[in-house]
Amino acid sequence: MASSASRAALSSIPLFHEKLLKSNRILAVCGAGLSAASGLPTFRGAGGLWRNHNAVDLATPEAFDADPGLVWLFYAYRRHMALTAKPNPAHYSLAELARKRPGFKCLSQNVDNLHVRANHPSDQLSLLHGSLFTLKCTTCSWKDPYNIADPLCPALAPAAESNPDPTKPLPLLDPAQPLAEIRESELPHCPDCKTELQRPGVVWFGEMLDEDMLDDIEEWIEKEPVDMVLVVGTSSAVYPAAGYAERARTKGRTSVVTVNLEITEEDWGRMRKGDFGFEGDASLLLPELLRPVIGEVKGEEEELEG
Ligand code: BV8
Ligand code: ZN
Repeated sequence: MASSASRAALSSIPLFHEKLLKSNRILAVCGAGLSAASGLPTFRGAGGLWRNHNAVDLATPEAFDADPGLVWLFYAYRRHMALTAKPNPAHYSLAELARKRPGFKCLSQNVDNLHVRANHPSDQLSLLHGSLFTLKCTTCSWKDPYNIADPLCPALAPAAESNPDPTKPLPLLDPAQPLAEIRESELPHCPDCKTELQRPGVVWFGEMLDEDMLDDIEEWIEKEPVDMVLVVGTSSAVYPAAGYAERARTKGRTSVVTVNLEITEEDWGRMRKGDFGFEGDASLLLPELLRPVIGEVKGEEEELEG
């Protein structure tokens, strides 16, 4: 669909700014690429493998049932990484866009809590897949909405260790290094029903997303035509998240804007007239793309504690 001429139009920042300044209803769909500049691995990149385990395979109820110790180490490690990471200018840019555009809504697949720490207004943020820092019971309704204990318990201490020798992989990540066996009794249990294990408050594959949140998003999309959808740092491979960009498109009205380190020929080919594609690091591109509305975004803004 996109000839070279239109390719120029598809990646024209002045044309994009023109559309942005006319856009009040804006939706963003974000993925792991948004947090890459904060030092957090993506799923598809090198980070896709954790000790030879495919991250996607560990993010399932089946994996947790089979080996809760291993899955808890995986999540404890990601909690530690996310706690030591900092929001980057892409997170701050989206947070500022939310303050400047009440008609902006950000849907994120990221569970690293960096949007929240970048002061993104909570009523304009939907964390589709939950948070690493929410804990819940595997069985009863007990939930701890925000827990940043690191380590979460002595048995998970290996996940909170800083690397003694940066020239070598962290022992925890080195599949050649056997893991100490973690007995279920050593893992965090539910303070209410006492018997059941706690689990990370994330949505695993095969599990439904929060119904109220899904209804809220549907309602927002239905309310009025959407002017622009920002698809940032995601491979758009996981549903329902991957379906929202086209779901929100109103032909001839909505610009779907892809911001990604890699935009494949296929992606360019799928773009329509009025869409945009910007290839590069989201933490460098978003401040520039959104500048006409958000002004200068410094980076290390005052970070929200907790
Ligand atoms: C559900 C939380 C009801 C846990 C995650 C329809 C069709 C086919 C399949 C399905 C379907 N509907 C449902 C399914 C099944 C499944 C699914 O989608 N499977 C896929 C694999 C085909 N969906 C579900 O199970 C969902 N539940 O639908 O329930 C149901 C159930 C069964 C059947 C029917 C209905 C639940 C899905 C949620 C799973 N939980 N996370 C955890 O994190 O551990 S998903 C997890 O993986 C992330 O949250 C994210 O969603 C996904 C990873 O994708 P990305 O974030 O995009 O990351 P990725 O690494 O892939 O890509 C990074 C991108 O960034 C790349 O493009 C790269 O180029 C770019 N990039 C890199 N660096 C930068 C950059 N861009 C800019 N700047 C940079 N610096
Ligand atoms: Zn319980």
